[in-house]
Amino acid sequence: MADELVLYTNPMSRGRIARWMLEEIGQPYRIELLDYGSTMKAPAYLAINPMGKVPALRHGDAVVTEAPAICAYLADAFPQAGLAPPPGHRLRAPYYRWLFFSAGPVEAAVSNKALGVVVPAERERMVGYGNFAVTVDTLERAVANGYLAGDSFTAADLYVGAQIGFGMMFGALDRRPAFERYWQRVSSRPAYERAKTLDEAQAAEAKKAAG
Ligand SMILES: N[C@@H](CCC(=O)N[C@@H](CS)C(=O)NCC(=O)O)C(=O)O
Repeated sequence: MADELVLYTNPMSRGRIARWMLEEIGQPYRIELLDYGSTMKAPAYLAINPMGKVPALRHGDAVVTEAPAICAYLADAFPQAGLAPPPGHRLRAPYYRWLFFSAGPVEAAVSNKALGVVVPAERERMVGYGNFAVTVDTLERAVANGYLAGDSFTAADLYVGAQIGFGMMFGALDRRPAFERYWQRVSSRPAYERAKTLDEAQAAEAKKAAG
């Protein structure tokens, strides 16, 4: 089908972010479930994403990988969902700013923290996130006053919210009051609940099938 939306995912992965976004836009989509280490590294999937990682989204003959890029792509491809300021609008500035800040500095700072990697003070200038503390403080200030780009929820809130919610869940981020409030706000959306229910059902099924 020319415009079919297919999400390549695993329910225990960042694919949950992409599924949430698909539920937000409300278009029909199909799931291709991949297993870690087997189908995710098989030639058929490597032809879609040579990284052998999920998520990936196919929309007709277009492929987009990277969870934040999938969110941004879907918001633009389906503007009727109202999940991004229009291209060229001034609100596109904070929208891009926090989406990219979260995908770059926050993701790297949190991963390094989990791995016990500490950037020596004299090398902070060459590392995009500087240090963990300044990155997390900046993130906290960004989400302290509501949505990130204007008065309504956008794909930036979805992606940043997921980083915060999942980060707190896995202990990579402190449960600061501003993070808790923001996560409460974004995760109370019906689309989040639907996506979570679908992913959890698929995870339970996979577990049962594995015995
Ligand atoms: N930068 C990618 C990261 C994707 C990623 O690392 N996915 C993990 C699951 S959360 C994965 O597929 N791991 C499988 C592997 O590396 O073998 C994104 O944001 O989508």
